Amino acid sequence: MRLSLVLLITISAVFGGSLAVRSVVFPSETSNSYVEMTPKNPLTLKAFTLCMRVATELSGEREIILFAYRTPDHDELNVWRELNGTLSFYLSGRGVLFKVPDLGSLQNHLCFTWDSSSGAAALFMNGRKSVTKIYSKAHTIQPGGRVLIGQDPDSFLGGFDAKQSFVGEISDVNLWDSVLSDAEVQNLFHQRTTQNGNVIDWETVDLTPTGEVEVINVNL
Ligand SMILES: [Ca+2]
Repeated sequence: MRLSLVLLITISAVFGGSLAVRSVVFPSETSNSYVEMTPKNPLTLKAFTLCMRVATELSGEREIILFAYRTPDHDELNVWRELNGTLSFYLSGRGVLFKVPDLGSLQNHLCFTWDSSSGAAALFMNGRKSVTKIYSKAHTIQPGGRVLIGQDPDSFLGGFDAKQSFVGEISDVNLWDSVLSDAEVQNLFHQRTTQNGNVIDWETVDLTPTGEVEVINVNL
């Protein structure tokens, strides 16, 4: 066997296992299935970048919750696909909306960014940046809540509505307490970096599934 082939086989054997990542599958619409994530740092945020990979066959006039961070009194950071396909996020109050191509059964890489000092809010879809909106200037996201994917809690971990639930596959959920550069977001989309969130790190975050949901391993 040629040396190069031996090397290739060795490299595959050594690194093959380390490229497995977790992915969360919600097979059907329910009002009781979710995954709770336990962030490594409190969500006291004056800026953020929140990224994820999403595939769903839900379409048409259907709200879809993509990420929910709620304290006892407020939805602090909730990300939605709205009834008309618009993507949005809400910081304890009205939301900011982005007209982008609809989600679908082929995976999309999404990153939402916001900075309280300017109020600049944007969405990246597969590395391409949306128009920048000005939203919730001087606001601070508050700590002490819980992070869910799969359901929108209308009360502190209750009040779920099947018609807002997530159905499909979601992975690579990372949250930073800063706005990443355009180039960093593009590197995340292309998987040219192993950079993970400093508030939620998808590689290490505790995932606690409840109900009809599977946490699977995917080889990249
Ligand atoms: Ca709701």
